[in-house]
Order: sequence, then C-alpha cells, then structure tokens
Amino acid sequence: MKLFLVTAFLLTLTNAFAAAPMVHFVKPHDKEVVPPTFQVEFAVDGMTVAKAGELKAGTGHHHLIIDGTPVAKGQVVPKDETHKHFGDASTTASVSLKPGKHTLTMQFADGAHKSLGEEYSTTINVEVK
Ligand SMILES: [Cu+2]
Repeated sequence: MKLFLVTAFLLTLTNAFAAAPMVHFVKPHDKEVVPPTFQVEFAVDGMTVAKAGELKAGTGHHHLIIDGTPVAKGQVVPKDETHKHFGDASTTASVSLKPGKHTLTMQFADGAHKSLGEEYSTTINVEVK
C-alpha cells in the first residue's frame, strides 16, 4: 500500500512536469555556426500558437530578440529591428545577421504582445560566418 502511494505520488509529479509550458529553438542549436541568412524554428510546449490580437488563455505567439534580453512578465514586447514579432502565428523565420557572435532570445507573449516572462523565454548563442 505504501509503495502504491509513493508510486502514485511520483507519477503525479512526473505529469506535473510534463504539463509545464516550455519554449525552445528547434533550430538553430546553441553555439551553432550559421550563414548570414538562416532559418529559425520555434517550439512551445503546453501553449497554443495563435495570431496576435485575440486574447485567449493558453495561447500566444513567438518573438525573436536579437542580442537582447527576455522581456519582464506583463511588459509589452517592443517592436523594432531587434525585436521581431510573429503575430501571424508562424513558428519559422528567415533571419539575416551580420557576421560575428550573436544571441537569439525567443520570448513567448500573449495576444496583446505582453510577455509571459523569463520562464517562457530561452536564449541561444550563434556565430554567423
Ligand atoms: Cu507580439
């Protein structure tokens, strides 16, 4: 009986972790050497990618921040040359960067472009050659 309870508890824990939302780059990989124009692919677990404009719980869209930092939770992601929005719900993009080392930060935000915080972001390093 005790063993059964422990097993049930551990299964519950495992499910809780599996359900936790996560974002990551499908490509490129961290520390990858890429050409001046390359493809980026985003992924999010536990959330649905939707077009900007509709505020629906559990949905949002990707943002790519070049050589920057994640956007604090609740703040609107800026829109400029280094903060690209994918409000059309796309999960891939063609990115062109100058040669050298860069960081790529992916930030997930809601339909009003409000950041879901650092836990919904990830940063990788790439070198453009
Ligand atoms: Cu946005």
